[in-house]
Amino acid sequence: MLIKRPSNGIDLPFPSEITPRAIVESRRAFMQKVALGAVAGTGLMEMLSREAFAQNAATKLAAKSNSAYVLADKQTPYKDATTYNNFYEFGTDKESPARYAKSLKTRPWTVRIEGEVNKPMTLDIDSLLKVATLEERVYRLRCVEGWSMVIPWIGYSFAEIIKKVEPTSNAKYVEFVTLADKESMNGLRRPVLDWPYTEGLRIDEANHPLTLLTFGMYGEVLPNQNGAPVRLIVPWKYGFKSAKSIVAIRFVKEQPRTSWNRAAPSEYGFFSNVNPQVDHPRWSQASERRIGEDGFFTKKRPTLMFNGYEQQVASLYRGMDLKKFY
Ligand SMILES: Nc1nc2c(c(=O)[nH]1)N[C@H]1C(S)=C(S)[C@@H](COP(=O)(O)O)O[C@H]1N2
Ligand SMILES: [Mo]
Repeated sequence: MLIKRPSNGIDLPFPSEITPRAIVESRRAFMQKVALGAVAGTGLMEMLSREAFAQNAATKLAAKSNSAYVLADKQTPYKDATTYNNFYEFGTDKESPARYAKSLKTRPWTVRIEGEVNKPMTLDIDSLLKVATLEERVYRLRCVEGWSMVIPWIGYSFAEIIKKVEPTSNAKYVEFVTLADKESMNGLRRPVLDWPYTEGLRIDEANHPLTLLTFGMYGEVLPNQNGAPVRLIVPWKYGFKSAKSIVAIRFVKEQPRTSWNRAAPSEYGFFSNVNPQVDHPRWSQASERRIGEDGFFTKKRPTLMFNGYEQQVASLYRGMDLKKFY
């Protein structure tokens, strides 16, 4: 995306680089156990891998695959999907979110749903998880930078939330507001974007069954770097519309400003539908590289209209000039 590095950019020490005391102490206790040979018959390597597992174990998230939304493309390896990320609140390098997002506290977590609705509500993450049945859907995510991934996401259609809160007739758009916490997000120290990161959809886009309120991926809860504990996935739009770590959802009358539109209005429009015929001022959008599969010298893949979801979503934009409304 647009990266403006401060000319005097200094790398600040981030709190997440300091190992929490609890971990240091559990490590010390573990090494004592190893020294004492406390776990009889267990090899050192096995003990080490068990400990590594105990510290990194992701929480499983059960969901039934919805075959109507399973893309046939090969899935992106978990390793790539969780180490090559855009999450500017944790830095602008692709590797930074995986390194620094450990500091994000995803519980307790609440999401306020407010604005033009008959039933405004604040839901904690566990209640939000129970609003509808969780489904697994394999979607392609296409970043405006020219790469894509294929990921088995877990969530339910955002339409379920719309049904629950009953928007009034004034609700024409939905704004998504994400966390901006200076304590845990080292990236906020740089004015790369106008924090908090916000995004928006027209109400019919938000209500489209493809729009997924997402809690997990690859059978587990979302890793922090992928937007835990709850994010949006809007698969026919460029990746930046899929806001991570959402704290508020506002139903509004007017088209909301968005962080990327504020930062560079001529480069990032409100709609940002994937469109191989409308280039970004600095990049062609006609083709893409699949992360984890395509090397630097591999011929790029053609990008598909609406990222391959044309049949499902083209009707939302009938009669609109997509060059003008980019
Ligand atoms: N809060 C927040 N959400 C965000 C971003 C961000 O910087 N902050 N980056 C966006 C961009 S540009 C992309 S391509 C996707 C990347 O999602 P992934 O890392 O899970 O692949 O998240 C989007 N959501
Ligand atoms: Mo992106």
